[in-house]
Amino acid sequence: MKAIVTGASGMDGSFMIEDLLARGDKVWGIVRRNATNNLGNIQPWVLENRNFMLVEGDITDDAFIHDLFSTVNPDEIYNLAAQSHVGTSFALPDYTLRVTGLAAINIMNSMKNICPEAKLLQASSSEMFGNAKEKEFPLNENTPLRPISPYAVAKTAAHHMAGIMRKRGLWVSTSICFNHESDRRGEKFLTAKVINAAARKQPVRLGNLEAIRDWGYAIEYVEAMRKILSHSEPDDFVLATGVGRSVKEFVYYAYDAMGLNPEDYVEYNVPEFMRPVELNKLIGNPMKAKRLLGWETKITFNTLIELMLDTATLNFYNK
Ligand code: NAP
Ligand code: G4F
Repeated sequence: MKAIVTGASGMDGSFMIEDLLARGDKVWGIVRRNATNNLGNIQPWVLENRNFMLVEGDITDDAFIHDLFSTVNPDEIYNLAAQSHVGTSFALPDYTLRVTGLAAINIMNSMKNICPEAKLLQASSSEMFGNAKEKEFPLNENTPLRPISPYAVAKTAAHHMAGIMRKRGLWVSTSICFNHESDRRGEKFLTAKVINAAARKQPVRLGNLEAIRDWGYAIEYVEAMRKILSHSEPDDFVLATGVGRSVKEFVYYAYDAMGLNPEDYVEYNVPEFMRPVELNKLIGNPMKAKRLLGWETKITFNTLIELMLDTATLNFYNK
């Protein structure tokens, strides 16, 4: 099998590449040109694997995508690249729409024109649901999409286009992922920011503590994305734990686990970290993935925080 993974330096992309190489695939990982040669989460052993091809490119560049698809003629494409930070998307709406929305749509069109037999996984997001009605929880594949951030608008456009392409006979699936985290999470996201501060026994400045998220472990979500492309037909799948916890619970559990009183360390409602529009609650219903893919999460909220704390503590004290 020949697979292309966009967003190779990101959290999910790096895990995906490792999984695909373990399966024996030939993998093309796309990274953006970077003046400092920063390959993000791509592990050194991956770079040495003869089945791994590191390709410099940008998903907003149609000529690049066209040449790549023509040269590789992939069996599978995992579109995991995105401007993925919701808060940042309010400051960079145009850029976010181009990378997270339009580029994904162009990737689907290029697949249609160049390699129509390939299968494509589009990383959709629970952020697309916006502030759902109370009676709609837990959110599933049929819950209406009411995006309230530029990031969500971009993801929703790409998600709808995935559905259109499927109707046109292409093998395009989506993973509607709820929040998933790991020690490879970018440090601007809530979990990594809090974990890094707690592990160093340092204070942290945050925005809104009241929002509820459904947090899972990234490695399990990447496993599900692969299962989605191995399923008998293309479809949309919610990937979630089904359990919602507040930002405050996450923060307090992390500081408590380090033997620290969170009240002494956490400043909140800091304007800089408040969203112009907040998505108050996200809890997913992963039953379809369980029924059709045999997938369910095992790592709980507490274990996730402990895993992240262990690695952050080790990294900090080994420096
Ligand atoms: P991430 O760590 O932010 O990784 C995003 C990747 O996209 C990075 O490798 C980034 O490269 C790359 N990228 C950004 N703009 C690009 C461009 N113009 N051309 C090529 N590459 C570009 O995201 P993640 O957490 O792994 O998430 C993977 C996907 O799932 C994303 O599409 C995200 O929106 C979606 N998703 C994630 C979650 C979650 O909780 N993690 C939930 C729902 C959906 P640089 O390293 O150069 O920045
Ligand atoms: O970690 P976050 O930035 O994740 P958010 O906004 O839920 O988005 C993540 O999950 C989405 C799926 O639901 C993905 F599509 C998206 O790509 C990304 O991976 O924020 C989590 C919550 C928010 O309610 C935010 O307002 O934490 C709150 N928060 C409070 N203080 C903060 C902070 N978030 C960040 N990043 N930084 C803070 O200081």
